[in-house]
Amino acid sequence: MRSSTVSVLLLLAAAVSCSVSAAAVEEQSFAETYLKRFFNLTEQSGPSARGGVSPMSRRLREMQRFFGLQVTGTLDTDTLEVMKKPRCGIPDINIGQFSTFGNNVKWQKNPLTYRIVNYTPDLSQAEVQDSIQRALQVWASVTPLRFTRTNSGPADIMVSFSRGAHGDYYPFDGPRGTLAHAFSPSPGIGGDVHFDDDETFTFRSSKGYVLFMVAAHEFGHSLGLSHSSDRGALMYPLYSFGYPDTFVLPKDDVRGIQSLYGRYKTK
Ligand SMILES: [Ca+2]
Ligand SMILES: [Zn+2]
Ligand SMILES: [Zn+2]
Repeated sequence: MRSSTVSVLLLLAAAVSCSVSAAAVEEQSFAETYLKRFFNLTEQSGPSARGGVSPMSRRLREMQRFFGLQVTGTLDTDTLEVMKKPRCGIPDINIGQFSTFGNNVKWQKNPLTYRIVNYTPDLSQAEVQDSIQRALQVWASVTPLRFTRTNSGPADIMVSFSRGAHGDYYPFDGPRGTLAHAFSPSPGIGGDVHFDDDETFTFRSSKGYVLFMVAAHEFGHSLGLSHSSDRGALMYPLYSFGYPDTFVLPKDDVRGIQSLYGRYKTK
């Protein structure tokens, strides 16, 4: 009798320690997926052949540096917390202030056309149009760039809402995680913005993601900006709340976009 109680307890203990390590394995693989997607982790995880730092740990350090975390090279709580925040789907390449996809990756034409291909059920169509128009205006207000809306045929910037796999190589991931992504200037898919319609978008409330804020960030990519590690910048990769009617483009982003297109000129 006594010995059977002991073995039950031992079994329980084994089950508990097993589930703890299962969670750790899950976190490890979540982190690996994150680093592959956003920090160009291509090599397999695990210790490297020639000893020293594993590829995973090297990318972790890069990620920690980008987000201003303590650079430990290990998957600590602070790092996991940042990885779980809702964000843009474009990788974080450069560490520093604003950065671009390259001086020549920009539009050589002006005005640019845009088209709202479909709508999210979360907002009225008028609110979607307003959010998109204001988000483009953020960039137009500090550069010579102008945007014209079209309702049919191809446009330079095609805006659409979709879920899961949607015809490019970057399937969406359901609620949270990636909110949207965009393509840098080029013909065809270049400039286009896709929103993950598994998210709840909103016009100006804190319940859901403000469509204007997500769109303004994505249009930065459409125009040639990549991510900034400046926490206050619009081009910082994590979502932050803002009102469509009072938003002011931060200095880092102004410098970024003007490095490509110059300043707004009054005639
Ligand atoms: Ca998502
Ligand atoms: Zn982004
Ligand atoms: Zn897409």
